[in-house]
Amino acid sequence: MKMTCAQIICDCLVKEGVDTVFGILGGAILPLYDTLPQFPQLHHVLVRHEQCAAHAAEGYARATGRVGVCFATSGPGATNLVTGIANAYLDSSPLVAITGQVGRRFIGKDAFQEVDITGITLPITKHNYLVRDTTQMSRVVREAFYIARTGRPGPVLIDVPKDVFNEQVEYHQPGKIDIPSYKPILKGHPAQIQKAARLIAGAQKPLILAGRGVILSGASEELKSLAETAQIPVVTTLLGISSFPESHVLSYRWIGMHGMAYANMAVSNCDVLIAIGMRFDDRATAEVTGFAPHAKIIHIDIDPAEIGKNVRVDVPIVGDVKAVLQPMLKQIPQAQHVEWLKQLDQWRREHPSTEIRGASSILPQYVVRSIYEATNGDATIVTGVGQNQMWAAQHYTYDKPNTFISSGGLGTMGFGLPASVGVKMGRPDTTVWCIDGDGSFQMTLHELATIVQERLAIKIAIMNNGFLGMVRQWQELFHGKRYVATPLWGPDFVKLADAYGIPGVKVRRKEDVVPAIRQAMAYDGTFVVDFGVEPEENVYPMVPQGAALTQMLEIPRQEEVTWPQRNTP
Ligand SMILES: Cc1ncc(C[n+]2csc(CCOP(=O)(O)OP(=O)(O)O)c2C)c(N)n1
Repeated sequence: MKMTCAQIICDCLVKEGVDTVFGILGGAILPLYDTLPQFPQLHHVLVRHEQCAAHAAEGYARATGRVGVCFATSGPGATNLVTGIANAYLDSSPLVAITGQVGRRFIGKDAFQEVDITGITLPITKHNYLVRDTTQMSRVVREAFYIARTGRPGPVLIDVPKDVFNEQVEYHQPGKIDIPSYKPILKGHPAQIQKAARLIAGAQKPLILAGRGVILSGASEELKSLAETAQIPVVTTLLGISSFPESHVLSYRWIGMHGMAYANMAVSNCDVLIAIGMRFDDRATAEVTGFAPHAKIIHIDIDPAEIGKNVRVDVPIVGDVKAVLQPMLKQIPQAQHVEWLKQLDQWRREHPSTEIRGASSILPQYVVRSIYEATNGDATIVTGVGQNQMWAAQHYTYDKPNTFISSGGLGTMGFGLPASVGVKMGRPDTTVWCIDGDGSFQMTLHELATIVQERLAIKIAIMNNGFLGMVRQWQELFHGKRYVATPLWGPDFVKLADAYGIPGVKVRRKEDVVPAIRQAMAYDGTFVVDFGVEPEENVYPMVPQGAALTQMLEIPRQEEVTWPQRNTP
């Protein structure tokens, strides 16, 4: 059957199970949009900036476990996608971005709105295509989805010249995808699994360090079995939050620059570290030469490029987390580590890390805790970047898998609101709270319009400290308190929301925090709460850059802060 390439793309999307796409149109991609009404299964969400199309598609992907899809036109539409694609790349989120390109005969002529988007996105995509041969259209779309979701997930971009969309071509359903140069390894090597099991069985002070790979693999149950069978305590990375229930007796929450002091101490003192679906990011490891100095390290990861990249490992296992843990569990004997767990409990008592100091003003930590209590821990939390992100990670307790959605690798301010759009569309029956900073919110607040147009119900908490807070914290601690370019004016967020037809409330007294959260929850729709929080509150614990995990600043009173010495191995 003959179809235009635009029709072929839409049909392929439907066959891939896509129901929602995020984007903005323009001249080069117009033929694709013109075809959309023929495919009512595809709901198009018109965002207000293409960066947000990618973030929303990523939010959708992270909430549903499916591939997120975004569209943009050529030139500025495509370049606007770049930050969102990079975000998905660093956080291993499956995404297919389809961009319009100038017509084939204009390519390379600096035509109107021409950019080499495949060149630009080469280092931030798993793969990308410029489709010149119309007979390849269906195979390319099929392959793109296959590459995006298999192995270590990531973004794939398909650039389609305008005349290609319009060209009619015989439509063949592509057969089974077979890419000789791309064969993700799913099953772990049995000998390596056996070695790991033996190491775990002989450990006195084992520790599991779980990353986002556990969530991506859907392996939370296997992780729990491993921890419970051998009584191994579990810590996570920032993006591993919610891979293991934080209320579980074996949970010691998360590690890293702003992780729990006792979790960092656990890593620094364990004798076997079982790192699962994580990549030893520098914000997690701190100074790498001081990382887990006494441990033999088992590293399970689907991406062979991650093995030995940042940290020397003793037993690497390349494979999908679930496919590795299942056979490994059969070889793990029951065990007790009473003394080790007692030690961790003692560190937790001595370094509680998430205690909230008494204050009459509104502390952001108190706001997050109150949201936790009001939602019974049942919401999906999406964050901005900065202090708000760290407080959201520290003071909400995540017990359900995949309920913390945040920009980890790229640390993209402005991620929160558009990602919430995708998360809410992917999980319409879940309460979604976007916990944002006043700076992050101002980067993408135009998505309030998308939210209204789509009639979404998102609860938005703005931690309004009048600063680019996290950078201010660094200036305070490491740059002699010289607040260059961090004081931040913002509009009246409640009036702003009102202009979009969204109700909201400004909270300036501590006693109004809980009623405002309740009001937001009771409202059947999107609601903005502008919390005027303590302006110079800092995030603790903090491992300064260059220090090892144990060299934390834990003191909530700034005048007592002393700099740790750089750790030498
Ligand atoms: C797009 C982008 N630009 C700059 C930064 C650097 N940066 C990291 S945190 C931060 C401040 C964030 O301020 P805000 O959103 O108000 O959150 P707060 O830290 O005050 O909670 C900045 C500027 C970034 N992460 N992303």
